[in-house]
Amino acid sequence: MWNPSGPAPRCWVEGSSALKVGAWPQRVPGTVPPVTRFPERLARPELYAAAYPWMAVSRRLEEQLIELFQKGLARGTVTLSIGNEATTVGMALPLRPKRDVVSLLHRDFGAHLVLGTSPYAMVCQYLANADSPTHGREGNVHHGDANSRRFPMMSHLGKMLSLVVGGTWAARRHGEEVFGLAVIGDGGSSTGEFHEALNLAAVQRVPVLFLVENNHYSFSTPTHAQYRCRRLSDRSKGYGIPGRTIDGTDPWKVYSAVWDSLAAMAESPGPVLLECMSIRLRGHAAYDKAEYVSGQELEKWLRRDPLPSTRRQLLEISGFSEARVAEIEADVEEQVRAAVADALRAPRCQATSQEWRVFAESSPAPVKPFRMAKAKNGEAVQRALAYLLENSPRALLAGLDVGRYGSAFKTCKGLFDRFGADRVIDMPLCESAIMGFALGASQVGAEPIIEFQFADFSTETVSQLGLNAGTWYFRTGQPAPILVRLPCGGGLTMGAFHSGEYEGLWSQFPGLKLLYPATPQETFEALVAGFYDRNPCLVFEHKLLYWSTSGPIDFDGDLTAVWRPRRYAEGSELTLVAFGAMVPYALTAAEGCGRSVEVWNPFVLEPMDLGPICESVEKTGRLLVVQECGPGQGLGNRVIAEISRSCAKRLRAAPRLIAGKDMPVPFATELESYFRPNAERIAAGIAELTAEDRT
Ligand SMILES: Cc1ncc(C[n+]2csc(CCOP(=O)(O)OP(=O)(O)O)c2C)c(N)n1
Ligand SMILES: [Mg+2]
Repeated sequence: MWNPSGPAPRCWVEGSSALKVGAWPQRVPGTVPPVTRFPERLARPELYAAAYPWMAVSRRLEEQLIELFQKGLARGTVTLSIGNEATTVGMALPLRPKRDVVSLLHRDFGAHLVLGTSPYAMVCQYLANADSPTHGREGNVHHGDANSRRFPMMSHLGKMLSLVVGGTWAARRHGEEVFGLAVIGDGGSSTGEFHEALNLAAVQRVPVLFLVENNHYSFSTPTHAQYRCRRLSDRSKGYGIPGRTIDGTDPWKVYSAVWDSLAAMAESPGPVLLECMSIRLRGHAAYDKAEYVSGQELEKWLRRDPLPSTRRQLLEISGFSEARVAEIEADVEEQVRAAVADALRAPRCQATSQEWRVFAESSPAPVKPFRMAKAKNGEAVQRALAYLLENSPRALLAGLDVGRYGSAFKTCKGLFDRFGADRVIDMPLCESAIMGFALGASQVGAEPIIEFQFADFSTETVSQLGLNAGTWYFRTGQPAPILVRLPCGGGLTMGAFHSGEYEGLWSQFPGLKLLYPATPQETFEALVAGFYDRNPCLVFEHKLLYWSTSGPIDFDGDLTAVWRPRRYAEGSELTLVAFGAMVPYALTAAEGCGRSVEVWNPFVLEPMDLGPICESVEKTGRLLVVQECGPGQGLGNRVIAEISRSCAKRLRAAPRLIAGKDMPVPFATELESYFRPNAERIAAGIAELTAEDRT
């Protein structure tokens, strides 16, 4: 029990492996009571005593940050939680750091402190110095500790919600009694991902508390321009989950509602939607004077300022004396002063002293070999998936219709019956949230394999996969091992929205690895090596190749040997490089052309290693590249540029690209044939190029 007149215990801050700082516990004993986490419950007097010091530190630190911003020492978007402290501290107090899965927002300063960040680390983050939790790599609010399950936010509002769903789901699947806390604003609640994440959590019965901080504005946009329902918690009905709206300016009300939600979720797993009606006593960020908020409205809000009202409760309900509160405030002042002074003395970031790796290191031990005399590509996919689910208990396969139906192209046939519904998961139709789910799950020990029904639908996840998963390791130092499967390409008369390849698009995002196999052997190897790699790996599976060609699979278990370009035929007059379904056409053309042609598939498109292909061009002096998509969409021109630079002196003719037309893939068979390159066009290219010799 908290005894306001007894000796005050030391501040409770759980250590974090990502943070080397943690100045607070050593520096200031005596003011902050230990935090009692769920399922223990604080009584109201205890709660105010627990909350006030954190709220006061949060407020004072932010006031300092405004000054630092005005002096030009803190840069970027300094968003402030001033007015929101009752919500940030009240919601964080029951949670268990390193156990519950959390994603906080740009107005949750106090929650970061309660869940393990020190004031020193927070100031360093805003000053972007060498001691900042992101080592200066990310802006003010985009920090957290992925290793402790406090996922750093990405800027794109709404996107973090599904990560909490995935992380919580994965921890639960591994037998941990864990909850999620996913925070969003009134503005962020209008995003598609808000709906996707809530729906996904409801369907999968994942105990995530979705907490909406409704502070009446999204930057300058008032809520009447944001939504039409009376309360945002009314939306819970649409998801078949409980929802509630509370006053977010009283930490006791927030704490109690959060605690009750955790208890309800413990009783019956599934999400809860909680709307906290909060206030924003400053502009959107330090640069915003908030002239769009009327004086009357601001006055009304100031009367509800949570800091003075919690102070009053401390005196009236918790029984603290004025002198005791003053003592707390003096300690808070000292903590803040010391944190700012120390942070200002910390060294600046140096580009030369940082490691700039975009990919997490992967040097996997050999795995079980696999052999099969003859398989089609689609079968190779199915066998690789079965192999992974069998050999890695943490592997899960998720996507649309991958369950009993066996996926649209039947590449997942039989896996549901063999491995069960919690490992082969039919997802709702929400590609972006599925990818967020996978990223979150990958942080909590799961090893997700995600199938897009068609590569075309991967464009739904440009932010989630390209920006969030792709930058995850760079930002957090934690690997994000996710295998992504993209059935892609044309030739099946499916039109513009079901025939794209998109390897060019996905190559634009640092941090993603890309593999484009053509044979059953390569398909098996790409999936297995992509899975065991510690980074998000995308495997392009050309649909036309699924059930057309066949060949042996002879995988010796050496994963490191997989990451290299593939050569199919040796030759001395021309090097022919082909991607995906262009490989069989290239081989046909090379065989029948009467020339000595060496045929290659780059296979690893990112990080691309063209060394062996350069050696080939050094020998042949000619380069012809074939890709299915249009000239601007694929990677053929990049291959040509890089090889031209490296082999300029040895080229006997200007390299050429044979590509699809620069247009969306048309539907009708005759039109699609006009669009796609074929063996005849490649043979003509070989003839033209071998006829040239400028040496
Ligand atoms: C998808 C997306 N669009 C735009 C922005 C730019 N932006 C940053 S904060 C913000 C306002 C968000 O309002 P709300 O969700 O109500 O949260 P609040 O800032 O009020 O706490 C906007 C528009 C963003 N971060 N993400
Ligand atoms: Mg808002």
